[in-house]
Parts: sequence; C-alpha cells; structure tokens
Amino acid sequence: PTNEAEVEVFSVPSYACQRRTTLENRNTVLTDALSLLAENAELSAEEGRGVAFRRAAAVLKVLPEPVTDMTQLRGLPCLGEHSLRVIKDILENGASSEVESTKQSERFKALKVLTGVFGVGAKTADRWIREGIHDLQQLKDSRQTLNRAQRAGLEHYDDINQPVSKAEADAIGEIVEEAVASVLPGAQVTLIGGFRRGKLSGHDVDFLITHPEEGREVGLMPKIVSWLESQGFLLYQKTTRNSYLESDDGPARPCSNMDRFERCFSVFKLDEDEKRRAGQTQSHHASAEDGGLKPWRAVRVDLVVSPISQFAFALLGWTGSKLFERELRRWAGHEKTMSLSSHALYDNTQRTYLRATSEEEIFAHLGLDYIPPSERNA
Ligand code: 8DG
Ligand code: MN
Ligand code: MN
Repeated sequence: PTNEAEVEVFSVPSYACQRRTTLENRNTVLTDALSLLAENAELSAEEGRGVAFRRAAAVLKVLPEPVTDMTQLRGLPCLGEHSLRVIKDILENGASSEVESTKQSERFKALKVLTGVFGVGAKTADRWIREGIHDLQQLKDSRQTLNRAQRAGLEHYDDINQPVSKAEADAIGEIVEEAVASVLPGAQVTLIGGFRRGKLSGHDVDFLITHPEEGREVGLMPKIVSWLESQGFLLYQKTTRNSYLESDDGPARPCSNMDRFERCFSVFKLDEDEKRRAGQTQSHHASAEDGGLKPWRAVRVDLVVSPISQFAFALLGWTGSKLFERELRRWAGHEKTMSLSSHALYDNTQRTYLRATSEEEIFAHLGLDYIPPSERNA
C-alpha cells in the first residue's frame, strides 16, 4: 500500500498544444489500452468518445513516471470517468476487461482488417460487416464493387500494412526530390507527418512541396505525378484539387486559382535497390537474390503542394500528431476566438488574417509557447 503523502502528484496543462510530448512514454501499457478504445470508438462512428480516449491517453504520455496509484492522477485534465475506470482496472488487475473483450470481439477484428484496405473507411467496413463480410477472403469472394483505391489497397494489403521505416521514408524522399527538381527547379520538398516528429516508423510517408516564388507552384502536382508515373514509381495515385473553399476546418476565402492541385494520395513502388542506395545497409525483406520474394514493396505516400504564402500553416497543419492538430484548432477557437486551418489563421475578433512565415510565428499569434515537431507527439 502506498502512503498517499509519498505519491507524486503530477500537474499538466489541459490542451495538448500547451504540452511537450516526446516519443518517450513511461505509460505505454495505459496509453495503448486507451488508444485501442479510441480506435474502436472511431471505427464505430463515435467520434466524441474517440477524442475523449485520445485526450486521456495524451495526458498520460507526458507524465514523467509510470503511474502506479490512482491518487497520482488527482487534478489531471481530460481523464473522464470511463478512462479512469480503465486505468484503475489495469493498475489493479494488470489488464482492462473492456480492452481485452474489445480486442477479441469479432466486430473489432473485422473492422480492423477491412479498414486496413487502403480506401476503405469505417462506414464502408461497417456496411460490409452487415452484409456478412468479415475478412479479406470473404471480400474477394463477394461481388462487391471496389473502387480504384480499394483495388490497389487489396492488391498491396500486406505491404501497406507493414510499417514504413525511416530508411524507406528517406529513399522515397530522394525519389520525390528528384521528381520535383526535374519538373520545377527551385521547388522545395519537406518531410512532414510522423517522420518530421522523429518517429522511426510510420504507416505512410508525407511530403509538403512549395516554391519560394508565389504562384510558381500552380499546376505542380500533376507534373510531379506524371514524372513519377513515367518512371514507374506509382502503383496508384489520386490527385485532388485544393479544397480550401469546401473545407469546414477553416474560414472560407475567395481562392485565386481553383485549378490548383493540392494533394495526392499515392502508393509508391519502392525497389529494395533504391533503399540500399539511400543508405540502408540491411533489409527486413528477403531480397530477390535470397529466393523468390519480389524485390520491391508498396508504400503509402501523401504529397501536398502549398503556395509559399501558406507554407507555415501547411507545415504546422500536416506535421501532426492528429490530436495535436485538433487541440491547436480547439485552443485557437475556444481560447483565442481565432480559426486555424492548414491554410491560414483568422482572428474572428479583429476580422483579419494573421500572416506568418514560420511555425514559431503561428504559435506566437496563438499565445502559445513554441513546441518543436519532436514534442508534438500527443
Ligand atoms: P503515421 O503516418 O506515422 O501513422 O502518423 P502521421 O504521419 O502523424 O499521420 P498521417 O495520417 O500521415 O497524418 C499526418 C498529418 O496530416 C496529421 O497531422 C493529420 C494531417 N492530415 C491528414 N488528412 C488531412 C486533411 O485532410 N487536411 C489536413 N489539413 N490535414 C490532414 O492526415
Ligand atoms: Mn504519416
Ligand atoms: Mn498521411
């Protein structure tokens, strides 16, 4: 029994964007459990519950020591009744019965497998489950019409569900650099997403592309995609237009060029050779010479093109984590009466856009201490 006077009590600010969250986590048992419940809620169209579990997990991620006693949690933000019950269960019994039963539930397992197909979201997976489709074999045997993304997702299922290493991300980075340099010399490529936050593996690789001269980036994405396609680097790609006017996460503003292509969701074909050239010494995969296996893997890659005037907002908005982004927007809206998107920051009181050429300036506009990417792992 722990004497309450000896228990360390932690103090944590309530918004994740006010905190420094590194990849070092002393409470992975607890945060894994809460993340699994968050995932289950998200897959079940219960976004509110999902966010609540994500916020609770994020608070535990910044604690300097493993939690051993419920009294240590007194006064911490974002820990609701449900999350506390899960934590208590784990501290007392070594596991949470709710987490264990969720993990083993047929519905959760089916949702995980089906949404593991690139292009399949929770809604589609849910419909398939109601039609009796619970696994990939049943999906293949069914006469479901799959769209192009889903067909690619099914074809490259194993590769896409295998984590991407930093070495693989760097190899993809070199290819993207070459593509960009070929179609628009002077354009700049920045690694974003989890790898910019210092993660050693990820589910995809994300890049932001811009040009120091405003306007030169117009029409850039289709050119990059054509170059990549001509070199045989793309197994799948879908390029979408700038959705600024349609987006609901920021203020609408007249957009000067509606034909600006902004995002590309893709699946790259990465040769093991390419990876070696990028400096990886050893491969997890058996190489072609070792016998039989294909000498390449499929990797999910997201490309975003931004005009230089919006670059800082795009950089901040696409570096993540997803919870960190959500918390930044919540902070902006609720504490500052501002609207933050990956295009702009609008002050609803002064009715003006706040300019910024760096992430530091955006944090300053928001009245927040600057948090570097490696500490945005909420
Ligand atoms: P991971 O790939 O290693 O799993 O982690 P990640 O890199 O943090 O996740 P991600 O799913 O690749 O997302 C990277 C960032 O991009 C994250 O902050 C959320 C952001 N993002 C999307 N979709 C959209 C979108 O539609 N609009 C904007 N503005 N940002 C988005 O993933
Ligand atoms: Mn990513
Ligand atoms: Mn991504």
